[in-house]
Amino acid sequence: MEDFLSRVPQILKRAQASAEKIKNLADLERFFDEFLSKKSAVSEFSKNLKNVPADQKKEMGAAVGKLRDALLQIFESLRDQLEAAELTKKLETEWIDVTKNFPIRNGALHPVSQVQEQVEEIFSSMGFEIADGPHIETEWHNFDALNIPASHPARDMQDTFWLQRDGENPNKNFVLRTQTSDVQIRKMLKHGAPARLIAPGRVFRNEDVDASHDAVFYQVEGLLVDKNISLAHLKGTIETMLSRLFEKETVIRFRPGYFPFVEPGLEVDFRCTLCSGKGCKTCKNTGWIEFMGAGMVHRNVLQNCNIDPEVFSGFAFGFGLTRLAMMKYSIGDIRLLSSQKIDFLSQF
Ligand code: FA5
Repeated sequence: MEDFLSRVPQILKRAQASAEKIKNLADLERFFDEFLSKKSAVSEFSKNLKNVPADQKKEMGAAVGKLRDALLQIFESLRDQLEAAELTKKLETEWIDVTKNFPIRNGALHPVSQVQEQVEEIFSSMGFEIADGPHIETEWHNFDALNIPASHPARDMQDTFWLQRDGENPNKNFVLRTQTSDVQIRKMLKHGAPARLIAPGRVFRNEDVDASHDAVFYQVEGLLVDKNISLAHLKGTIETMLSRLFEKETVIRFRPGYFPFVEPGLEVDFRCTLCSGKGCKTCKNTGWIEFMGAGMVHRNVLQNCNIDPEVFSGFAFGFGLTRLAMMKYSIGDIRLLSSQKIDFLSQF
């Protein structure tokens, strides 16, 4: 007993001296082995407490406990310091630059969106409103209101994805719209005349896909209804739009065409911007590029939208925005535009 009590200060002193030399967790482990493990002097004394005479047990027990507490305190404070230091070192040396191996690729607008934005800007500057309509459309808006009743052979001009077709009522049958012309109807029904709008948007046709035909593509519909509107206004509007889009003077020509919702109906071509009409591969040596359908809004369509054809007249047109983007950027295959291939898209 005497012996142990006299050794306590020595043990503590040795532990403090040893603690001062500790540089890392391995040193600390050795410290633990020496002073706090089962083999340590403190543990030995604890084990021998049972042999100490009863009157000395309390004093002895308190001394062993105090020594263990002091040693534990040294150990724990060193452990906390060392662990914090090791963590700091790890954070400083073992970090990863997650951006290092992944060069940032800037996103960009799809070429069709780019052309759409340009077309919208040009028409806006001419006072046209940009309108929108639903992709899921009633049979009535997509066909009947546009002067294409169910029995009309023109229904076959556009292969249709039918969503619901189980009755006679064209307001209860639904299609994926085959053309953006439905937006004319919605706008005229809602706001009447005058009207001046373009409606860019996605359309759907149940057709075989090839280099120039897709089943999902973009069109731009145009409509201008007012008093005393003639085909001359249509010509001026489209030539202005194309000249600004291609940044060179562009002329158009009309050919007779048939669309039930316009009378007269026209096919519109523009003079090839690549060869200026001399003839090249793009225009198949004709000097002209087929561009769109157009015409004067049929009186039946105006009447379907509660507009008096004796007071108002108007022109309408519809062109393929996807095909226009192909022309503008010389893209030979329409399928590339929906391919989502980054290598292709990043060229624009
Ligand atoms: C129409 O869709 C009429 N609604 C256009 C119109 C509007 C005429 C107003 C008169 C007045 P058409 O089916 O021709 O017409 O399509 C118009 C344009 O869409 C075409 O000139 C062409 O550029 C584009 N287009 C047609 N089918 C496809 C297709 N499968 N893939 C890509 N573009 C297409």
